[in-house]
Amino acid sequence: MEKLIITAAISGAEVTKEMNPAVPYTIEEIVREAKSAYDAGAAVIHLHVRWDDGTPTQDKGRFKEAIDAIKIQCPDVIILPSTGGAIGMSEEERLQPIELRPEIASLDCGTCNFGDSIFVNTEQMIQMFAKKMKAYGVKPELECFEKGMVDNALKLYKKGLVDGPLHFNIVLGVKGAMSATVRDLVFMVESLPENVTWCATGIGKDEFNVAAAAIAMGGHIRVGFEDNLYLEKSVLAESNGALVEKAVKLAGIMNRGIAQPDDARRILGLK
Ligand code: KMH
Ligand code: ZN
Repeated sequence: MEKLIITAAISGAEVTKEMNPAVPYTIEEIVREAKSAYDAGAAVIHLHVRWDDGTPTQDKGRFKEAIDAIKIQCPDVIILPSTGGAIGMSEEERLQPIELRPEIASLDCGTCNFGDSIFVNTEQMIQMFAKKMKAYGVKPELECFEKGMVDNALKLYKKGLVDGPLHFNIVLGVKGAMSATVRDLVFMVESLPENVTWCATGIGKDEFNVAAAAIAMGGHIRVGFEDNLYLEKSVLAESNGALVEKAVKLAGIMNRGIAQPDDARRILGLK
């Protein structure tokens, strides 16, 4: 089996310091969390940024500041900015980090309920996002919260709007979308074509159940504050590094080696 790529979703857009005081807002805090995850074994940092007061933003300048600062501490880490941003942001705002030409960025492949909100990604938007990523040479991580989104992603491929090898992130357990069960993970993975790579993300208390199933199935995993704030029941994680450390332990028990950033570049087909 390939080495395991661990992505750390260190910041997110919806979690706050009230929920866990270690959630990063400032550039300094973002670097602290990225470094803790990288030192623990994360090859990829999935990045959202905030203003210092915690307000989510997709501002290009703020992303550049965060990426440059992370690169000083974690020179070879892969940074995967969000184009999902926060609920309600415009398409133009969400797309700004693409202009920084990151190696890879998220591309959300459909609309779904998101708690009491709606995360809007119409077909026209998805195509527009894919075209912009292609124009800037950015590999999309195809984020799928349910099966229809896999079909949408494959349509993009058929239309030539995304190039192979495809890489998916199967996100399970968002309130209102597909559940974080092994049955649903297996269904999603069986819906993917041959010769793709995939990562699995479990939201909330299911983060490590989904991770364990994905490790066993040969996929890759995502952990981090965006998805889950707890190390175990009622115990807040003190850093993203603590969550990555737990994932590394799990992989060790399951005899799966950990990918360094350059292993991850090879596995994902990044130049
Ligand atoms: N913040 C969520 C509404 C992504 O990064 O592409 C969407 C999200 C997905 O986090
Ligand atoms: Zn995200």
